[in-house]
Amino acid sequence: MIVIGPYLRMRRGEAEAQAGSHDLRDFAARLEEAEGLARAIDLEVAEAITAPISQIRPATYLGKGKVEEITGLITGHDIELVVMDCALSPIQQRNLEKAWNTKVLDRTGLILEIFGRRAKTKEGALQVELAHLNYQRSRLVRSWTHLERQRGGFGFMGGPGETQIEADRRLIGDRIARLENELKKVQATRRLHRAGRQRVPYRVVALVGYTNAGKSTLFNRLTRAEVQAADMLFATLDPTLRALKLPHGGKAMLSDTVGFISNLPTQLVAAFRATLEEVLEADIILHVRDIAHEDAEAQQRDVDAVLRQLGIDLEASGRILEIWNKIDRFGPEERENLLNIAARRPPDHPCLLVSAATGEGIDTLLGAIEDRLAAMRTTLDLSIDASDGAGISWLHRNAEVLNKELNDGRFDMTVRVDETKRDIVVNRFGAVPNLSVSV
Ligand SMILES: Nc1nc2c(ncn2[C@@H]2O[C@H](COP(=O)(O)OP(=O)(O)OP(=O)(O)O)[C@@H](O)[C@H]2O)c(=O)[nH]1
Ligand SMILES: [Mg+2]
Repeated sequence: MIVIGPYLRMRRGEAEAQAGSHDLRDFAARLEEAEGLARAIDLEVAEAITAPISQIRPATYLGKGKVEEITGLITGHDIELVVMDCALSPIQQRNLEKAWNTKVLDRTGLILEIFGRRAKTKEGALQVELAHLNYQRSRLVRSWTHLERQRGGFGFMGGPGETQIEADRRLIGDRIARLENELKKVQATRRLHRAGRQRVPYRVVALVGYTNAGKSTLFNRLTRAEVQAADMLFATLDPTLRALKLPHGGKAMLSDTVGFISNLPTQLVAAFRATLEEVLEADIILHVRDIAHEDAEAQQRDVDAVLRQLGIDLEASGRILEIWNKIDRFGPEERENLLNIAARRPPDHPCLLVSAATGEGIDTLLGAIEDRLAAMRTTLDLSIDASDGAGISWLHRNAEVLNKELNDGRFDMTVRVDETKRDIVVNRFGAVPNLSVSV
């Protein structure tokens, strides 16, 4: 197969207007990432070329000359698949397939393909299929409205009989409804498990980051687990959860998640919302960055964009901790430089330098997680009548009970609660801050 990077050349001025978008990346780096995506599903890349274009052609995306040039590349070689690293309209895809006599896949199609192969759990597989169908449906709908407009009709007025596209759309719609139902059942079961876990008020720390940033390597390093870590895009798809031991005996749950990528199809972000629940509810989000990657900045913007799409407030003080991973790749001078940059960060947006591979910086990271979790919770003393069953059970459900002693028909308790629940405990039980217990 061959990979083609049909990237838009930008004129002066446009580049600035587009600052922050994917398109500012180096063409070579973008092509390399696309190759990585193809290799992630064991496709053999015979050739990868960039095809800079100055405008997108509605019929074939590429200009006529480029299409012919690539025909030349294909004939004589045994090429069955061409990956176009862009978003193709169904018409462009069909025209290119005809011109080249091969199958043509665009970036979204390729990513969906990878996710389809990686999904191991039932939930993962259902989500990917759902995303796939939504992708197909959106394309059908688009071309369908286009046809309707040409005929001058309106979909909702009935129109001239049922077209093939309408029939297809209904079939897809039925399948989507069935999948959504099945998915709901699977998710309900998982929520039950979660609720069970939440009775023990563990704090959750979630790893997020660009694909291949080193999340799974860090996960293994922190929990001594052995989840797959590989130099491969989207090695992790299904979320994994393990206990994380903190330096002073405390515990939290650490969750490893699917990596993000630039131009992640929106259908997939939506589909994985449920899988990313752990992230949404995490007390701390560790944003793992491959700081040695040439596109580290662009990757950060992409990850932030996905987090925002998931509804996470990036400004929320202290919730997100940036992890600058792979510092082992730097020489002493560059490290010094990085350390200086890190030292100048505002306290509510800190970053920590680590190497998940060598273990450097891991103790500091664990300490930082522990401090942060402690700061987010507060320890209170209170006294409650031993006959107040409802009050006692509320406390057990909503707080960590650190100590409980029966004195003269009353329980003296030391509890730890989230800052958000502090006022309730103070008002309802007359609790006062405990000054002796730390962490
Ligand atoms: N040099 C170096 N390589 C690292 C480090 N951390 C991870 N890697 C390598 O980076 C590659 C990707 O690591 P993973 O842990 O699989 O990355 P990930 O973020 O889980 O990737 P996905 O699951 O695909 O999103 C592997 O080849 C790791 O060995 C590090 O600190 N230093
Ligand atoms: Mg991983």
